Amino acid sequence: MTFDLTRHPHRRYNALLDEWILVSPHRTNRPWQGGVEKLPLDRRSRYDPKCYLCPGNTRANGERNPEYESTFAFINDFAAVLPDVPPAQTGGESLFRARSVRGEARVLCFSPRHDLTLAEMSLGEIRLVADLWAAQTSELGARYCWVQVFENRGDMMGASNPHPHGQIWATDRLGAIAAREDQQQRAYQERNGTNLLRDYAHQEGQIGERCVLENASWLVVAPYWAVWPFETLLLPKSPVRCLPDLGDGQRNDLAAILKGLLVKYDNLFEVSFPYSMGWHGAPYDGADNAHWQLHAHFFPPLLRSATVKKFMVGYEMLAEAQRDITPEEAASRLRQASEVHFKLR
Ligand code: H2U
Ligand code: ZN
Repeated sequence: MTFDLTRHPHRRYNALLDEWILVSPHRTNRPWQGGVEKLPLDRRSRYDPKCYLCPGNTRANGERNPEYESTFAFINDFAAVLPDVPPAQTGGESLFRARSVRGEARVLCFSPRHDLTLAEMSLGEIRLVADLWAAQTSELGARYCWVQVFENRGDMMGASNPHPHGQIWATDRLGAIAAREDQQQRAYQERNGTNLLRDYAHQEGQIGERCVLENASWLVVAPYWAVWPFETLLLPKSPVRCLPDLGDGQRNDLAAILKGLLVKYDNLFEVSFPYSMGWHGAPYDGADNAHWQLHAHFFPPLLRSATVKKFMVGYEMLAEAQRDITPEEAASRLRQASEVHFKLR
């Protein structure tokens, strides 16, 4: 019997995080007795008087949003991190260590329209979101070494409101995952003299089977080591360290590839596809950071229908992450999904 990645259980290495994931491709044809129902179309109005993100409305802290016409950023009224925390370390090197953290959290409204999602916005409007991400990152990067741009979309991912929005949290320490990516990219650069994610994008482009979308500046792949069923990684084709470094053409291409990917996601199960996405770029720590390459992760939880999600439980909480459908199969299904949104058909 010869080993076959499409049939035999195996573990794959995540080069970006230095961890392993269990893949069980033989299980994809096991019987399924759960629901596979389609969800009714989510019809929202362009403006919701009760939405705390709509233009002109009052938020939880009593402040009123301006009548914004494109994007709008404000300080999170329930921020998880705060700028005025006294620097402190407690517990030394003991089992009870703590370190103070300083930071800022903001909410980023992508559009004044309550009824849209990024997938349904125009290229020009998505481009303005890219500009907002870049401008916010550079402003916060002047004060904090780590700036995390992200979006939680959909109830399933805990988004508190369907109004198109994301968040940005900046901190004076790298988060644990960011630190591991930093470490892995640095080690790769030292060992090989080349950049981990640029080598990876180049090789995925040549192999092709995990590629989902591509344009002049960007490549979307279902990464070799993906954990979530339809997880993707968005990579620039040329060296880019962080969002503010993106040029005009790269930002327009970003809008196009984002739209393409998000429409495909929505079309997969004909639902506004839930996900958490976010950007990773070089830390603002004053170092040269040539080992860094900007990228975005998309982690969607759905597995086989608009309502059936993957749970990270049992073995995954205790040993390591596991998936059934291979990234190659997921990429193929995403390639086949239409780039015309199902609501427009
Ligand atoms: P999520 O949908 O990803 O939870 O983001 C919405 C954020 O908006 C959330 O972090 C904040 C919440 O703290 N928020 C405000 O800042 N003001 C409000 O009036 C309500 C919610
Ligand atoms: Zn709204």
